[in-house]
Parts: sequence; C-alpha cells; structure tokens
Amino acid sequence: MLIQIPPSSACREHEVTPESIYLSRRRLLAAAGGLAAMAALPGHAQDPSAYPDVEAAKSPAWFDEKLAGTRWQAVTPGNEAVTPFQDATHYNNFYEFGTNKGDPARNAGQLQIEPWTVRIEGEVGKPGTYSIEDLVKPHGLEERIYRLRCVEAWSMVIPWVGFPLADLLKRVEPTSKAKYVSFETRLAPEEMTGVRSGFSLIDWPYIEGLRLDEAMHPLTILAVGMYGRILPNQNGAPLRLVVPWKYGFKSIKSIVRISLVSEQPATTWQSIAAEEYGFYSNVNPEVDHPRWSQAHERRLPSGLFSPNIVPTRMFNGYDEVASLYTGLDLRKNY
Ligand SMILES: Nc1nc2c(c(=O)[nH]1)N[C@H]1C(S)=C(S)[C@@H](COP(=O)(O)O)O[C@H]1N2
Ligand SMILES: [Mo]
Repeated sequence: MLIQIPPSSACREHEVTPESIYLSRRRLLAAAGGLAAMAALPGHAQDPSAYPDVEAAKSPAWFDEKLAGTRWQAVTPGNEAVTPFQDATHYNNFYEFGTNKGDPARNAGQLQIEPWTVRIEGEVGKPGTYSIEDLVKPHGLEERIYRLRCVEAWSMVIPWVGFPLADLLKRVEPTSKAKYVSFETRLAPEEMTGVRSGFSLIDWPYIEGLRLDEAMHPLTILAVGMYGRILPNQNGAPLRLVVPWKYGFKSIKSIVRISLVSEQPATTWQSIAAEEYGFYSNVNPEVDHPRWSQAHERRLPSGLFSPNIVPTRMFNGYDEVASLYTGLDLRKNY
C-alpha cells in the first residue's frame, strides 16, 4: 500500500481482462437472480456450484461437516454482481507472500494450514489454545455476501462463509477490562516468501485490532470459506477476519492469536504510516488518503477500456454501524 499505489495504475492484470471473465460475469448475474429467488424459500439450501468457475478444493472433514449446515445467503448482494471467483483469488493483498497482486495466488500454497491452532488470551475468563476444528465446531456457518473496499480504492463483492466474531468472544467470556481485540497472523518465514525477502517495511507478524464493540457488532465475522468452498490460502485460510465497513487491511488473514486487551493495540499499517492509515479505517468517501481520493472506487473486474468506477459509500454502505461512532470526529479518527 506504500510501495505501489497510484490506484489508477494498480490493476495491470485487469487492463486486459479476458472476454471469458465478462462472459462468466454475465452468467453470474443471471445466477444471482436465481439465488435471490431461492433465498426466499425458507430452509432451501443453495447449491454452491451456482458460482461459476470456482476451483474445486479438497477440504478437511471438519469443514465439510460445518458447510453442510450453512445458512446460504444470510446476507444477500442486493442488486450487485458477485465478483468472479478468479478475480477474488488472483488479485490479492497478502504481503507475507509478496507485494504484487498476483503473488499471494502464486506463493500462499506454501502456507501450512494443517494442523492449525488459535490462541485466545488476555482479558478473558476462559483463555485457551484451540484447534481450528474445535474453534469452529460450536458455531453455525452463514454465507455473508459483503462488499470489500480496499484503502487503495478498488473493491469486490465476495460471498464469505463464516460466523459472527461475537459468538466466539462470548464463549471465552471477556472481563470488564477488555476494551479492544487484537489479532495476529501466523509468522513462518520459511513458508512466506514476502517475509523472507526482507524488502517489506512491515514489522511482522501482521497485527490488526478492533474496539470491543466493533468486534461484537453482528456484521463482523470470522470467515473459513468463500464461494461455497474452503478459503483459498491467498484469501487467509484457515481463519480470517472480515469487517465490511472498514478498509480491507483491517480484515486480517490466517489468524493464530486473538487477544482481548485494555489498551488500543499498535496495528501494522498504523505503525508504518499513522498519518495515512488510522486505527479506525472506516470506509469514508469524505476523508481522502493523503495521496489519493477515497470518493470513488474501481469495482473489479475493471478494464482499461471499460473502467468500472462506482461512488464510495460511507461505511461502505453498512449504515447500521453509524451508532458505534456517535460523538466521534471521523475526520480526526480516520
Ligand atoms: N496477514 C495479512 N492480512 C491481510 C493483508 C496482509 O497483507 N497480510 N492485506 C489486507 C488487505 S490490504 C486487504 S485489501 C485484504 C484483501 O483480502 P483478499 O485478498 O481476500 O481480497 O486483506 C487484508 N488482510
Ligand atoms: Mo487493502
């Protein structure tokens, strides 16, 4: 985000968007119409193959068992087109695997995700180290189709499969001293070419954080899947945060530690450039990044000759979070 930018030139791979993507996009629009109709039938399971061009993947038994009970389309895309799977999985930010958008798809296969444990600690009554299967087991999965707005001014619409972070936090019983939640990504230099390169400005591991009330908001989820299948490594397998009203960098990938703390945590991008990336990072078309406007975004796929520019909405269109920020100056607290 520091090294590459001008957002207008940041999508080289999409300047020559193959015809096939547009064709599949048209099919997807048709499929989305069908899904909306299906969602109206209570208890009707969606066939995940409704998303075109999804690469099949072998997934562990714990995931298959949970996926079978998924509440599909718990949050629908409205009249927006879901981003094709190929774009959502080949245009990524995951700096542990390189700084170019295609690097995570190329390199994140190196990440060892089995076995995977998550440490939950700090201001909680029930700290512990959980295997990914034990962590997810008590929770019902839901499909949430959310807009993802990157601070670099591009965006996608992604069908996540996950569960509310609040449900997990309640399980571990936050104490009265818990005011923030901090999250940490796995750090394994031998698996992460971007960490080994030493080129990055990031002081690893990648850290993100939320205020406790933001973490408890029903829109905040932990995702384990997308497009009706397991999360690809480049999208943050096996467990990543999704906070749809905040810039994408808050949605930390491949989480190994969740700490409830009393002080605001020092987060990765804020530590690198506090004047550019704030702790809150709520999507806000009225507060520009010092080096570019945040008033509009490129909705991917977006080609050179058919740029798909849409206005950015306050809180990325998730107005229901506004009450979290009553009395807070969002210009100062960007
Ligand atoms: N650990 C880690 N998490 C991360 C990042 C990263 O570099 N490392 N990039 C963030 C940024 S800038 C964005 S926009 C989203 C992108 O998520 P996606 O690749 O699944 O679309 O992941 C976020 N989570
Ligand atoms: Mo981002």
